[in-house]
Amino acid sequence: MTIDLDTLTKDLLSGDRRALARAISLVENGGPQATQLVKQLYPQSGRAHLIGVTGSPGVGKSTLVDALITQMRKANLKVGVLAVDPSSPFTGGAILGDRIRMQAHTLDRSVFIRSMANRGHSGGIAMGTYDAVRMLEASGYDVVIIETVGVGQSELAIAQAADTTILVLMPGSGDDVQAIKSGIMEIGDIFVVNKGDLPGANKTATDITASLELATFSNDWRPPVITCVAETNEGVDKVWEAAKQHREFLQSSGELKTRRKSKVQAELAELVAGMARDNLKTALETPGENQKMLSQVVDHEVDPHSAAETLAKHLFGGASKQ
Ligand SMILES: Nc1nc2c(ncn2[C@@H]2O[C@H](COP(=O)(O)OP(=O)(O)OP(=O)(O)O)[C@@H](O)[C@H]2O)c(=O)[nH]1
Ligand SMILES: [Mg+2]
Repeated sequence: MTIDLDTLTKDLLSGDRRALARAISLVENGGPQATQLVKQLYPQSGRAHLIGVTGSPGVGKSTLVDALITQMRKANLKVGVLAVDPSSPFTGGAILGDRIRMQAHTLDRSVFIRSMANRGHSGGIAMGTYDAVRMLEASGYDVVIIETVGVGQSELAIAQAADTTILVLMPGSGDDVQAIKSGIMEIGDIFVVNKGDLPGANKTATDITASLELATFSNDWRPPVITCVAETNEGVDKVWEAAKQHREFLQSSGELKTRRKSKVQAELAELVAGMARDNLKTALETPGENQKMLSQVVDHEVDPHSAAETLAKHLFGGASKQ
């Protein structure tokens, strides 16, 4: 199905929610039209505060996001939420799973919540997520929250995508110990001990604070440790305050540019690798020199390193298809 991209662009820029939903679906699925749309809207993107919210299953990420939205709405900000489910091979689309507890804001026209499937990329954040963020930005959203379940690499991926990463923990889960051991402490710009109403919250907060005191940091930001009860909103204002302060720090220290630069670098690496994979597949499936070389490697007449060097020259020598 071809889409009228000019109309879609115009509607999206005017803040039309249906256009936004369509645009996100388009970029989530990828393809030439998606690429074209991103090209057209890229100049209008890049303005939002991107907040990543990560943590183990069930720590209360979605409840916290819901409570944060309330704070942001008080400041009259337009809020977009992308809930990335690293385990789901299905696209969320309009169907919001029951993991997403943000019903309070479904009628608010300045809040846009969307679940995204992870299309098999390691790290729990689909490449489409980057483009979905851009669609939200072009549509006038001031804050974009990306929620993802922390499973191994996904904390790192969310930290890569976001300006501010909020790591959510809860008392009594052993999460704190796990976090300290696995080195994901480094990715948190703000530590939230949620479920402050449960026993052990103070100890969890103290343990995290103690281990942060031992940590070394690459810049002057010292991650705060905030205890809250997302379910009752208690302390959530402090989380939002910290997020704003972090954003100010990023801007005044020049760190925002640095972070975005490494993000672009990672994205470009991923995009170029994707093109290379596609081109390589075509090259090896087309009868000719390359196929002959493939057979030579199989027959041990040519080694794979030399073959790869030759192929790389072929693939990158000419202009790319895309
Ligand atoms: N006691 C208590 N329970 C909470 C609090 N915040 C959330 N919960 C409960 O914790 C459970 C999980 O909350 P979610 O917000 O769905 O957690 P999540 O981290 O988004 O979960 P996944 O997306 O499935 O990883 C729910 O039953 C919430 O009601 C809190 O501050 N205190
Ligand atoms: Mg959730």
